[in-house]
Amino acid sequence: MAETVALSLARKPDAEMLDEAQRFFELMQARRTVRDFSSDPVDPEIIRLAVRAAATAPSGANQQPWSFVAISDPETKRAIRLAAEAEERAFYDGKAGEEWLGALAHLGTDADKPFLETAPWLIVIFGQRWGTDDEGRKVKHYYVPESVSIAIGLLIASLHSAGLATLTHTPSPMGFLNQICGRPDNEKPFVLLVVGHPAEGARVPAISRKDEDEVLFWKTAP
Ligand code: IYR
Repeated sequence: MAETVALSLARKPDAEMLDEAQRFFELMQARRTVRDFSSDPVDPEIIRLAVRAAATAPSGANQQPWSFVAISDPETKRAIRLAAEAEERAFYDGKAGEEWLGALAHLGTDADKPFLETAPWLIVIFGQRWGTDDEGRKVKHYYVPESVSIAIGLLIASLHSAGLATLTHTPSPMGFLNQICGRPDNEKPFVLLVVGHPAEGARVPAISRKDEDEVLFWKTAP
């Protein structure tokens, strides 16, 4: 039998639950992906707490198959920018293909990624494709993309709730991040999260979210 401990989760009155759900929805509804960052510094303690929140995510077999690299060093940010822009230039110059570029057109993105240097923090989230046991033997990891993606969601929610802007940036391929971040080969970069305050007067694309009835389907008793 698995060893257990008592669950600590206080039951809330129904009205309070509804209130909390409403408040959280409104908080998340206000989140926007930002591409225009201020260089104003952000307290590393906020980054630390957000990563700790992310690392509470549920994971396959509780293997917690993630590593987070938090970068504020200007030289490292510059190296990441140069490598990312090289990939992005190849992407926008043809690798992406017309269909993909067409799908992106309304976002107004291009190969220039100044925010990789301007923003005070970059957080690279790595997923560990496998682990190692005490004897150095390979340990299979389960549901790595699912687990890491949930952790990234929590990370973004935490940073947003602290009042910061984020951008999920995924230059492709991202292998250069292992070398720059000094992470081993069993780790795969999932997302390069850009974090900071938005630039003064920052603007975002005029896009909207799908309506509730396009994303939520009920199956309740008649
Ligand atoms: N990685 C490129 C292209 C890009 C792709 C998707 I899918 C996006 O939602 C946004 C951008 C870039 O960052 O410009």
